[in-house]
Order: sequence, then structure tokens, then C-alpha cells
Amino acid sequence: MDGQQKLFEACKAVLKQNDQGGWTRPAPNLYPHQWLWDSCFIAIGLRHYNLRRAQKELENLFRGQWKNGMLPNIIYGKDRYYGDNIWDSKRSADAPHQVQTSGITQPPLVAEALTKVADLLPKRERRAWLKRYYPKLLAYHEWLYRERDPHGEGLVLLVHPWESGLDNSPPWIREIRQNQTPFWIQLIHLLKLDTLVELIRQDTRYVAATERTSTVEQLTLLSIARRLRRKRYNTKKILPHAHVLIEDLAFNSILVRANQQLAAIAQELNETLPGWLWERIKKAPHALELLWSETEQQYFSRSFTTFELITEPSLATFLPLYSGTISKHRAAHLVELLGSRGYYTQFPVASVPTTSRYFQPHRYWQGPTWLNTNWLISEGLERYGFHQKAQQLRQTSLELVGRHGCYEYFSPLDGSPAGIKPFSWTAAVAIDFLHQT
Ligand code: 9WN
Repeated sequence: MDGQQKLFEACKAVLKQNDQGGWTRPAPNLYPHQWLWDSCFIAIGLRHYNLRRAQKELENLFRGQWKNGMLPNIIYGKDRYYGDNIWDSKRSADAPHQVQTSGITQPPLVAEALTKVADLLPKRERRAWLKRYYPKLLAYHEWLYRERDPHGEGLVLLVHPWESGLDNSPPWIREIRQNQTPFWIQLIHLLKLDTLVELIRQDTRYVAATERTSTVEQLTLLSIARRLRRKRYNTKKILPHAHVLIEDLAFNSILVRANQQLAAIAQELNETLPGWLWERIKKAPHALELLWSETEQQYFSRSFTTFELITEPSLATFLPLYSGTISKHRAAHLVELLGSRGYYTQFPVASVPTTSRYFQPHRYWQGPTWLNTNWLISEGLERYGFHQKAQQLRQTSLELVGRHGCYEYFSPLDGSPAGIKPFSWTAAVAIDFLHQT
């Protein structure tokens, strides 16, 4: 067996180990449930060797869809998980009855996963597949723009850092530190009781505390979730009382691409998108440009409350490449920035540039290299014709997995592994990369 084949088999074994019978947990212990964008990456990997199972993964994802169209970021399985009881989704009349879910969403990658699976199906099955999921996908995009774009400008807002999928990335940390940390949590920090509280944290039983979100931030995330629960996840009730609302750059870049995929599916099926939604979809690429800073020459997330850009750099700045709607000139500029040493470390792409005050090589979304974001960037690079650069990124990513196995993330400085293992999307993305080399 050659090296590539060996790696493929090892990655397949990870997905098998994490298979819960039709859906895949991200990892044992730490993440025992089904997560939204994880399952999308997982289906993208699975389709290469088990198309039926990839279809099942997505089918199971829609078990969690709410009556109002929302796709939740977590569908609970039977195992225990830290913070399990925070959501109590039944408090909303929109939540499904058959399963327990969270009350928030995650990056809208599901159009991408449905499309990539459809591309491998025979003609007839493809049509049936798209027909089956089009109404559900449409309901999700309608929910996003109806509930989360109250000004009708083509940018959706997020109400919790977990919705971004990049939980503790600098724009979110800065905003929650400035506006959201409740007094009792500040007190814990002031009295240096963090280490004591850490003892009751369950995630740190499996991964070193230095590789996870800090205790103060973790408590804040739980307290925001509780506030959302009190409002029964009703956006209209949440908005007037929320302290941190962000038009997240990564999320909106992914949504712009997802909108194109939704529109392509509609066209293939001879369906017409609702007029109001089509208007938003047309606005979205222009709205993304509102997130560009002329002074800093990069994209940022924006506060929904103040309309100000949150000028803390992170890898999200490259995701407009993935949206595919920015100008060639802008794309070339981003590629130049990507090549800078802050991001293009020995094992790129650093989730936060090494020059940032937030940078920590092993701490979650504050520096490490992740395979899923490398996937999004490499797709974007391909779209703009930077094939060699995309190939290089896939190679360095595969090198990390080949050397250390399917860890959750890796130090961008020396490639040392961090987080939980075996982690499903690392395996799935590696499989997709292997099929592109
Ligand atoms: C909360 C499952 C998820 C990923 C997210 C990642 C992390 C959860 C956590 O794990 O989030 O949703 O416990 O911190 O940030 O992107 O989907 O792998």
C-alpha cells in the first residue's frame, strides 16, 4: 500500500469509529452529537467512497430542522455532553419533537454538501435528491434572511459565537469581553478563581485547558446561551436585549456561495425563488463589500449594533475568496496577504496571524491550523485560478494528518497536534484533498 492509500484507509477508519449509525459524531467524548457544519464536511469526504452513507449523513441532519426553517448547530444523541441541558429546545414551539437540538445555527455549508453529493449521483437519482431537499434548503435560507437580516441589507447577523463555528476567534472574543461578560464572571476572573471553576469544566477532561476556550469565555458563552433560552430563541425578542450581535464575515461569505448553489438547484428544477429572497440574494455580494476596510486593506466582521468593523484580523478575511463574488483584483490582493508570514506559517493557514495579540499556537480558533478552513480557502483559491497555491495548501494539510493523525487542529508554527482525536472533519477533508491530488 502506498502512503496515500494508507492515509485514505486511516481516515476512513476514523469516520467508521465515529459513525453513530447514520450520522457521525465529530469525536468521542468531547463531541458525541451531530453538528451542522461538521456533518457537511463529513458528507463531502464520505461521498468519495460511500455515496449512500454521505446521503444518510445529510438526511439525518434535516431531522433537526425547526418548523421556522432553522437548522440547529447540534442534534443531540444519547450520550452526555458538557452544557447538555442549556438549550432545552422544546421551549420553542418551532423545535422538532423527535429530537433534542440546540437553539442556534452554524455556517450554512449544507447547500455545498447537497450539491457535491448530487454531482456524483446518476441523472435520475440526482433530480429526486435535489427535489427532496430543495424545499428544506429554501426554508433554511428564508429563515436566515427573514430572521437574521432585519434591515434587509443582505448580511445576516449571529447571536452567539458558537453560530460562527469559530467560537473564540478574535472579533468575537473582543466583543464579548467588551460588552457581554456578566459581573459575576468578571468577579471570578478578578479573584483568580478561574482554575477552581476549571475543575468543573468537562471539556478540559479530554483536552488541555490551554488548547480550549478560556474558562471566563466559556462561562460567558454558556451565559449567552441561557439568555437566548429565556427568549425561547425568538429573534424578535432577542434583538432588543442582546449585547453582542455580529455580522460575521466567515458566515456571510459561506452564505453568499450557498445562495448561488440554492439558485442553481432552483433553476435545474424549474422552480422560482420567492421574490423577496431573490432580492436579498442579489444584495448579498455587494453587502459583503461593506465588510472591506480600505484603511486596513482586508475584510472584517461588523457589529450589528454599532455598524463598526471589528478590526481584529483572522483567517475569515480570506473567505470572500470562497464566496466567489469578489473582484479578481481583490482576490489577488487577498492571495498576497495569505502569503504573508503572519498567516503563511510553516503549516498554514494560521487561524489568527502570528502578529495578533490574540495569537496562541495551540489554542482552538486563536491560532491553530484547521483542515476545514484550509478546505474553504483552497476552494476559493481554485475558483480564482490559483491552482498551485491551492494544491500547496492541500499538501501541507495532508502532511500534518499523515504525520500526526486526525487531530482536531495543529500548531501553525511546528505542526504539533492539539485538541481531540480522532476528529471526523479532519479525516473527511483529508479524504477530499486526497481525491484532488
Ligand atoms: C460548540 C464540533 C464543534 C465545531 C465548532 C467548534 C466546536 C463546539 C464547542 O466544536 O464548537 O458548538 O464545544 O466548542 O468550534 O466549529 O462544529 O466539532
